Amino acid sequence: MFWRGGFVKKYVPQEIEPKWQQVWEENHAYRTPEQVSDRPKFYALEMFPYPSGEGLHMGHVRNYSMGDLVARFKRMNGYQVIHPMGADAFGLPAENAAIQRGVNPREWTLNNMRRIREEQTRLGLSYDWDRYVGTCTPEYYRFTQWLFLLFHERGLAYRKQGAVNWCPDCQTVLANEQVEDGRCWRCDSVVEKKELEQWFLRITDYADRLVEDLEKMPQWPEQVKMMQRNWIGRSEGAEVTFTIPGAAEERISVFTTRPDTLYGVTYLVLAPEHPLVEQLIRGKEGEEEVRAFIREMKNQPERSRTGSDVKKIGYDTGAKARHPLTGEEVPIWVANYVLMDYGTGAVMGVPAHDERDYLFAEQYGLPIRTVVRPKKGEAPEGEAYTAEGVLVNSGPFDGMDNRQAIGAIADHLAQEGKGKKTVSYRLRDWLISRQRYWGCPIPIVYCDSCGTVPVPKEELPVTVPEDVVFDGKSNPLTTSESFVHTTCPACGGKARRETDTMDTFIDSSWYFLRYTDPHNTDKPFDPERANQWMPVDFYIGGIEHAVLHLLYSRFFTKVLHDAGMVEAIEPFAHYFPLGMVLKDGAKMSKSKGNVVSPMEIIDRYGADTARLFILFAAPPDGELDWSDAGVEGSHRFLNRVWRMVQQHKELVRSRPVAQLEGKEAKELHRVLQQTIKKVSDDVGDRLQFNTAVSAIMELINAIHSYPADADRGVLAEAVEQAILLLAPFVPHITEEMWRELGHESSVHDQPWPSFDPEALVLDEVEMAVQINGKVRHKAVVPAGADRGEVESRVLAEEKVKSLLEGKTIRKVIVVPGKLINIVAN
Ligand code: ANZ
Ligand code: ZN
Repeated sequence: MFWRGGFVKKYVPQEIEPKWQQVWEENHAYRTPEQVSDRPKFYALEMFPYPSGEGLHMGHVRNYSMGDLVARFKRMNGYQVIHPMGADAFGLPAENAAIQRGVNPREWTLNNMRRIREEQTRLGLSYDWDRYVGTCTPEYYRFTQWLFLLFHERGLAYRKQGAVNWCPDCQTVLANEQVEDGRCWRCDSVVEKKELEQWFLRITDYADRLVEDLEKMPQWPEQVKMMQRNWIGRSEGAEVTFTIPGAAEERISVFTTRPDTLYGVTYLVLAPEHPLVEQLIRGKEGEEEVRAFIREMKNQPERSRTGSDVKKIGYDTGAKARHPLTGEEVPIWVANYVLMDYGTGAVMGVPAHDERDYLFAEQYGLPIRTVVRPKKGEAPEGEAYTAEGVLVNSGPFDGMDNRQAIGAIADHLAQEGKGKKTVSYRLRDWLISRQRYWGCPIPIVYCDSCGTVPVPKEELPVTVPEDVVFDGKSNPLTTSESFVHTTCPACGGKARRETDTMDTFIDSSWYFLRYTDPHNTDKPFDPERANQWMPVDFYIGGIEHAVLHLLYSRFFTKVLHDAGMVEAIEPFAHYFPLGMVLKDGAKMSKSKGNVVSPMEIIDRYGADTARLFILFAAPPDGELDWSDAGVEGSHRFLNRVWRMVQQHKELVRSRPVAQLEGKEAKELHRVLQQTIKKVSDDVGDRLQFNTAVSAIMELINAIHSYPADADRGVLAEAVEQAILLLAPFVPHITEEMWRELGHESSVHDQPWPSFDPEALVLDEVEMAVQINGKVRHKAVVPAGADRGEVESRVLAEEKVKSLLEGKTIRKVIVVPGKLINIVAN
């Protein structure tokens, strides 16, 4: 192509992208600044990837493109930015590759990490690669073990025997958070119950703070906060103590959220695992049948005991309990729907006012006694009455509002020493033992004379051994002689190592802290460094981690705060869940065969096109439907910008001064100011990256249609600033064009353009105001006003108000710059 007789350089992303990537790398262009000045800090973070054998998928590309846009935008806006990347590199797939293909899990993982990093580099992401962290490296997991020991010292890591979730396919136990609807989060197998002795972290100690502090995070989506609240499941209620007549010492404590219904208790129910059950049934008729039932229940996952579709099964133990206030005797049952690990493992049956109890009582012919009545009318027949009302059949509490009675009865019980107010949580302690090889070994040794001994911090890391057998049957670590047999750090005698490794969610619960001080060889990180950067200011990643990773990281941060290691009490000030990437309406996934390969798109169009398409095609939290035509369109747009620069570069290099004379010059200047404002707001505040791109596109259109005889200075200004506005979206092409415009330093080191607010309001336009299609008035509004602003300004005018008097506005249609039509009657 020729322009004014000269040969015009073509846009070849395959050449300029690797070129600039290399320059950035050599210059450590995105190295985190040493914080010296008083400029504000900004911690931009994208969830780090698991280094799978497949490389990056479009979901990753979308996540990183957005995180990178924000990081680059903040840098240009004067923030000192930390923008690190790493790999969440322990995990089952490496081990499965070893079992299936005989490869070494470590090499397999390190190869994948290299590949992912290369692909990330090809996307032009502005990471500080000097801070790269891989959780499977001894330099990192040494401190994961250090932190485990810290938890252990603080009484927050303990070993306990109990029925745990077991995935038969993954051949390992799982935390409650990793069981979704009764299935394994990773492989979808139905989870079983198994009796094992395992390591736990005491996350329940933090349940209250994990709920309360959600209030301090206005920048978290309400939906995610709700999911965490529900998962933690805080319930306020009371513990009520029943005695067993004859057995003076024996008491049964129940947890109830409805102490107001105490007079309606007609039976008690114990969980099958309740420690009193065996004693109550011993020597009774049918005791063997009850024992068989208890054994069966112990192996059943929670869902198949409490699901609303599950039939309730119970047995009468034949024993009785005495009601704490009436002294009446009520039968004690055992039933599937009461769980041992919630509340006290025992409930008071109030069939008149609890749906589950109602079904149970109906089924077994137990009495139903009403103690709460609606204030007006009658309660419906044939079901539990669960709404509010007044107390009846409740002795001295008769006539009291039931909500008031909740506190009154609990207080009364407390005075009599028969109960107390308490809080129960759904949240269970975090089971962290995994019977797997490719994970962080738990730094514990078992010695016959000293018992459970933590490995001293100076001896860390306990390294993952290589002399293991992968037979797919047992934990490979148990086959390593060199690993299992060791000496006791306390007495020097023979000892055995713990062979369980830690849940990989532990690795990712503190990586954002390690980034702040990644080369520290003494401790996980220096508190001073962590405090410079924490909390993360913008965290972007998939919503599938709303409960898992985000909850665990919050827990870790609070523990480390308590240990004096970090001032922040929350790790992520702002969490942003990005939308999914779809193809033809379905989630892009290998199993559906609708995957578009990011690297193929880069080969063909370049990373800038891929990034621009992704940022432009949908709001960041919405679903993005992949479209080949859309990619083509983004590519054409970049070509257009490229040609614009080729066409005007000589002009820009001559640095003409803008005169702002003439209508066209004023108009282009105004469009430019308006675009700067819009892109700044959309990226910096509203996180509406797609509308920011369309604003820039409009600016480029305005430049294209700018007359050849209008002021050159304004044109040069618009071309140059358009490149700055585009820089955080499409970093390579803008870097190349910026140099073409005669600049020596990187476009990414330039300050973000500022706009002139006066230029925005100076120009006004006249708009026709129609009411029901007829022009009734002319209103003058700022030329830059958007639809909402036009509407509110016009509706506020006295003339319009009087025209609309007595009418209701049904609809308002705004055609910017031209007219506004108000439909009213
Ligand atoms: C008597 C009662 C009367 C109850 C009534 C409810 C309504 P949330 O809100 O989820 O905390 N419960 C207590 N421990 C249980 C366990 N281990 N397994 C199964 N159910 C248990 O639920 C608390 C209520 O669930 C408690 O209040 C108890 O039933 C039951 F009109 O006590 B309620
Ligand atoms: Zn599994």
